[in-house]
Amino acid sequence: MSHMHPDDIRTLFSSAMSDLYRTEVPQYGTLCDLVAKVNETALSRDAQLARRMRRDGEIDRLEVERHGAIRLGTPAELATIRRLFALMGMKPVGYYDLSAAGVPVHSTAFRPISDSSLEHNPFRVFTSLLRLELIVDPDLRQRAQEILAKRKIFTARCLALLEQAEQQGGLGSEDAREFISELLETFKWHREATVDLATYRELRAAHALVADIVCFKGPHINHLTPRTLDIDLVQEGMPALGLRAKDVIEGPPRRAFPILLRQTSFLALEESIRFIGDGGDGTHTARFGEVEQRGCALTRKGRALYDELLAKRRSAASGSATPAEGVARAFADFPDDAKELFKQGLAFFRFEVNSKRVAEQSPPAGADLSQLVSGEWLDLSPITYEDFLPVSAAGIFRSNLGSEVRASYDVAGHQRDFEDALGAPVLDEIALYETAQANSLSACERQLGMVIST
Ligand code: OOG
Ligand code: NI
Repeated sequence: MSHMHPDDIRTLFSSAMSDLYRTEVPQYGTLCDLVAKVNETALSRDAQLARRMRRDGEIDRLEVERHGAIRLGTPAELATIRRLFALMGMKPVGYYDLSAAGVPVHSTAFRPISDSSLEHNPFRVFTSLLRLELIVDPDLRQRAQEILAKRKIFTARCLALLEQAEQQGGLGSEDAREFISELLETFKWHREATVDLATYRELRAAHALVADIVCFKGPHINHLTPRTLDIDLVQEGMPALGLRAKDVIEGPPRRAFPILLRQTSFLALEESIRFIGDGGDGTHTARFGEVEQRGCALTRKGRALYDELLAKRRSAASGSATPAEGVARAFADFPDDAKELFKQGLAFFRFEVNSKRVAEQSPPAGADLSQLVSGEWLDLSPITYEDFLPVSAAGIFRSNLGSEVRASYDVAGHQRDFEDALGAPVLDEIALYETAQANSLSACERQLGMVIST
């Protein structure tokens, strides 16, 4: 029996999750409809963008492109999630320490890593693990641990199919469908808490996120994010549709040449919850909606400059009328066109042979990469940023946890602890972009029949 390709299982998963969230949170459907309209507008307004996206196979993926987020309670849950997501070609990429932003978790993003898998369907899941050690009160910490130790977040059938897939090297199409429907159970919303109201309140007082992770039967999907080509238009369009958008768009300002990631969200719903015991009716906010615009991936040097300018944003903001102006002012020093970003080694690009130029005049023998680019024998196409930004993530977490904001925890991140829990190292996202860029250069070398030195 032949196995279903992991890319196809991932597509089943992402569309099943999207259908689930549409029924659970109707506002998500409203947002997706708005994003589809805005994307149409953006493509019809910018013929060059439309052409590039069609050529790079990005148009098709745009319609289905989503990311989701889940928050796990124990190392064992994280290790099993890694094995489950591996069946769909999703690997842990990057380490995000949120403790500096006052959020008691650390995280990774499970996502496909090869060019062809990303093109097929780039579904990603931002996955956080609770850091129990950040609960200060030892008694409360102990109780949280005991509550989490008792829960089973995966169905027995889901785990059986996982074992089977690992032994046989994959799943046939019928089993794959059953696997997705079993896996969906893990991410569904449950109105019934696993604790009484008093316990919920104590955990909530420690941190709203602790309550969200510890008090429920499983790691409900807390948002699903479509990708837009114009996030400012989406932000403007939200209020008229009854979506309460957060005030500021996270990430870099609007630019001619988009970089990294800009994100905004609408506020979490207040949901009624049934707690254990008498008088157990209450509410909890967890689930929200988010939208993002993705731009070009940055090199380590580019990312360092981004982080530096972001840190300067506050001082720049002091003389500005709005936070958006503050960000725009801070980023005035960041080059805003492809050639300059390439020249300064700030961003990652895919190289493409400009056949027309080559037909007119062959490139000089021995020309290096920068000569070929400046002479326009090679065109630059941005490599899309496929990951997340910790400062933005912290802003998204915060805007959706209610009004309580706490200061940073006094502890650094612990990537080793995270990887021990995961049962594997996380991949370095920069190395993945370097590989994508190098692969495109090799393709150009083959096409031009020459070695290109860098
Ligand atoms: C995850 C927040 C981070 C993003 O897009 O940066 C995130 C969460 O709230 O669990 O999804
Ligand atoms: Ni998100």
